[in-house]
Amino acid sequence: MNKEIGIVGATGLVGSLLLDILVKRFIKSSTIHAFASDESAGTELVCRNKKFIVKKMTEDDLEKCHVLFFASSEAISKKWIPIMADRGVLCIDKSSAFRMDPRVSLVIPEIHFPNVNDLKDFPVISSPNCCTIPLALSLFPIHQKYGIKNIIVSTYQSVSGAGKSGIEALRSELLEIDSETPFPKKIAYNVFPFVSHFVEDGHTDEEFKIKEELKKILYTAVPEFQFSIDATSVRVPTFVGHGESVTLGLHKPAQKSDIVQCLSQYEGIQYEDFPMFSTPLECEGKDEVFVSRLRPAENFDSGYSYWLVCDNLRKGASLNAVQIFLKSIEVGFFSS
Ligand code: 2RA
Repeated sequence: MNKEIGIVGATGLVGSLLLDILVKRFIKSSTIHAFASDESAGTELVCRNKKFIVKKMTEDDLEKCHVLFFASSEAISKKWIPIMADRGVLCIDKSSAFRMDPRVSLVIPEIHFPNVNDLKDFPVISSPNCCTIPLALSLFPIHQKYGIKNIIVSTYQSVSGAGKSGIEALRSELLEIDSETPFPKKIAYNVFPFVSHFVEDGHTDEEFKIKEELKKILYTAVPEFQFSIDATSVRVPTFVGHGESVTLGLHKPAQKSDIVQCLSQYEGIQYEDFPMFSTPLECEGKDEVFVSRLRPAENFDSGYSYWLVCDNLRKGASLNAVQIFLKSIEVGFFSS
């Protein structure tokens, strides 16, 4: 398979990690192009001893690619994806621009992948939010077997979720250096009871994304079970790795050993039995979703609680996008 692969937003946190994963996996068989804003054009990126000169986004250059990874803003995705999809380029979008669009599948490849024919008219696949991916992956094997009825989730989101400026702000505050910050208050030694911005009735758009995206993913994969979900997103002063505290109730009763079996046998999940547990620091650079502290919960019928952590830049973003590409090759997207 010799492919022209483009990364839009190659200079960002997710874009650089995408470049690293793609170079490691595809450099011998494909050509990789790095695209970014006009201001970054001409910048040299070095990845695994290979040099990449960042290009401007132009129709001619983008169109030469067989696949484009969008790891930039929602506005960039909204501008370029319809144009490129119309020309038959497979667009894998990390932004939220098309996630709830009924023409677009929201994909975690371990859970569900669209039919190649469904990609013919509009070859766009969205990768979910960085909190939705590990949550959906941990819930899916349980949901498939026992049907989830209710979920309460609270997230503990690292500053890298806000991009390079989030990392810079925390680093500067810890060193007591003045710097720009994307956060409303000091984040070092602190915690905010919300992520992103407020939209409706005291909820944030991050919480809406988690709820709506989770329903789209799990209802597509397992249409027979419906559930309700409440989410609270919290920003914490860790650099990489989002944690989530999850409580769920089930439609069908299950023993703790049944849940352990679901979690420990599912691809992409690393189940950790008591007294083991993982933290954001330990999940950085790893591919799996780490699930631990599984225990019964009183408030729901057949209820359980657990803790999960996942590298938000990796499985929460770049790796999931690369897995979507690998799966599209496997199901024959490029051979038709
Ligand atoms: C954050 N989830 O952590 C967001 C990024 N998409 O800020």
